This record gives sequence, C-alpha cells and structure tokens, in this order.
Amino acid sequence: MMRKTQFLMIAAVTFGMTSGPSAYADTVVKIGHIAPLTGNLAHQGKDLENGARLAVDEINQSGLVIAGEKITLVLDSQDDAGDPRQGTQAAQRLIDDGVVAVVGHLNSGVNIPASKLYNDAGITNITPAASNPVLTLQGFKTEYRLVATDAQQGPALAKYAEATFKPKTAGVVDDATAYGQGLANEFAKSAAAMGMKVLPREVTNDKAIDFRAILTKLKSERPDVIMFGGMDATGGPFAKQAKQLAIDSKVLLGDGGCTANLPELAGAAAGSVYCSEGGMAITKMPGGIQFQKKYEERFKVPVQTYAPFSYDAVYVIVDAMKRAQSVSAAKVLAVMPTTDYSGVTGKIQFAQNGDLKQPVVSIYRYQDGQKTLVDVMKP
Ligand code: ABU
Repeated sequence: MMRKTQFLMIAAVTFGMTSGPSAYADTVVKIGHIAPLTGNLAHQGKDLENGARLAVDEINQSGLVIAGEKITLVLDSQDDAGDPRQGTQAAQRLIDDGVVAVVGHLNSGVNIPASKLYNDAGITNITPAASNPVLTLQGFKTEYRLVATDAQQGPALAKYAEATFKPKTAGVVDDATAYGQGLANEFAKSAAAMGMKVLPREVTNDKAIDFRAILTKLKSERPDVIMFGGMDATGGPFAKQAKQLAIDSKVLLGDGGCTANLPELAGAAAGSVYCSEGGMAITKMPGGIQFQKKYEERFKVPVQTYAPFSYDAVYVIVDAMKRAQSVSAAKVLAVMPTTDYSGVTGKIQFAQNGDLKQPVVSIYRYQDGQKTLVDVMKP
C-alpha cells in the first residue's frame, strides 16, 4: 500500500500529476473505489466515483504529510458492474492492489458478499450508498456506512405517504435484489402498522423494462400509492408505464430511484414520484452548495445522489490516516470507530456496528423536472 518511487517524473506521468505539491510527493497510497461503472446504473456509479475523485485530487493539491512523509493519493477505481459475482472479483482486485481502504459499493446486493472479503483482509470499507441493514449487522469490524439504512428509509416513506396522501391501499413491488426487496419489506411493514391495506407483493427484476403485466394487475385494486423497491433504471420506466396505463397512484421510490436522472427515465410521470434519500439534502448540507458547484464545474453533469458521501468517505479515510499517523490498512481500521469528522454531508460519527450515529432521511418530489426537497425526518 506504500511505495517509494525512485523517479518522481515517472510517478508524475503515471498518476497524471503535472503541477502542485503532489507532483513531488514520493509515497503513493491507493484508496479503493468500487461501484458500477458499466450497465444501467453506470450514471450512479460514476457519481460516486466523481465524488471520491474530487476529494483525492483536492487532498493531493493541498498536500498530505503522514508521519513526516509526503503522500500522493491515487484513486484505484474498479467496476463492480452492479453484479455480485463481478463485484467480489473487483473487490479482490482492490485487496490485491494493496489499497488502504475502500469507498463503495452502490448496491447492497454486491456490497454484502464483498464485505466478507474486506473483513478477511482487514480493510476498512465505507459505503456512501448501500443501505440494506444486513451489511453492518454481520459483526464485521471493517464495515462503515454514511447513509441511513432501509430500515430507516422504508418507515420514513410510509410515514410521509400516510401524512400527505392518507392512503387506504398501497401496492408494493420489488426488484428481487437485497436492496429492493429489503426496502419494500420495511415499507410494507410500516404501512400495514399504520392501517394501510397492503396488496400482495409483486416482484420484477433489476433488468426489467416492461412492467405492464404487474401494473395492470395493480390497477384493478386502485392503490392510492405504489411503492417500488428498485433503482432509477427500473423505477423511472415503472412510473412512466403506470402513467401510460392511466394509473394515478403516487409512486414511491427509495434512494436508488431518487436521482437527478429520474425525470429523464420517467418522463412526465416524474410528477407523481416521491422518493427518499438516506441523508441531508445537498442544499441543507453544511458544505453542500459549495460541493455541488465544484462538482458541476468539473464534471459538467449534475450530482445524482450520493457523490457528496463518497467525497466525505475519502476524507474520513484520510482523517483516520492523520489520526493514526500511518497509511497501514490495519492502523487506519483501528482508529475508524473513533471517527468524529465534520464533512460536507454533516457530522460523521459511527455507532458500534459502523452505521451513522445520527442518520437523516430526506423526502423529495420532482417539480418541473427538478428534485425538490419536501420533508426531512430524523429516524
Ligand atoms: N441505497 C441505494 C443504493 C441501492 C442499494 O443499497 O443497493
């Protein structure tokens, strides 16, 4: 994980450093990043990668010294393709590359199997997005998460729907992934406890493009709300096809569907979508507006969802390196539980299992194609 370079110019060329103090650093430390960079969730994976890259470049620009040595960070970014098998192979590549810690994954269904590898290797893994509670309930000392879990988002969505739409009947659909199914279960449990009639579960998959059979079945029950447990790549077309079938139910999505891209995927149906995010809205984060400006200036695309969290994840790792005065993965891991970092997303302190001590859930709707904050809940 720590490598002396004999020829600084070679390092400069290899790592694309052309100016600033980092061009003369002589110790290279790799920070792993892993998310889907191909496939139907590539825009969300790229969002996370961009956030992490922004942090790495900023830290290199301002200069990092650990235990008297000048450090150059390198982002070792791997594509997990949103797939458990490819995800574990990519996770193993990061471990073999000697990364000090890993930022990622996007998908809970990929992060959960990969977490065993990080645990076995003793490498810190901070997810800026994966929200299935199981991830941090496995007893692994290596797992950390910067967003609220589905056990917090599901009830928040039900509570918001109950207060806003007074629904009598709720349809629930999931995409058969760890995320979609888990979030739908949490929503259904809360909705039933609030007195809603929850219709029998409908199940699709995370690559589906045609939801008309499910929607036609749901239409006959006239649900006031339909909760779809899945990502934007399926949630957007689901909402669009619901509108095409003249279903006027509100469509509820979790954070996987709550992206800047949703209006493009749902078309005019975005107007009937309400969604949750497992953190503070970017406009309400302590450093959110400034982050958004830097991000959009550099990458020329909007923040999808969780880029500020992957940015903070890199800073949390570097904060641990500073506190440990070491770039050893084991020493970084040892100080992770005592993290007390004020990032762009807010205060970051971890509970014993690696989840945030003070999670927040934000609820949005889409107005004129813009993701608009409508409520903030503290679970
Ligand atoms: N929480 C949004 C990303 C999806 C997942 O957790 O699998």
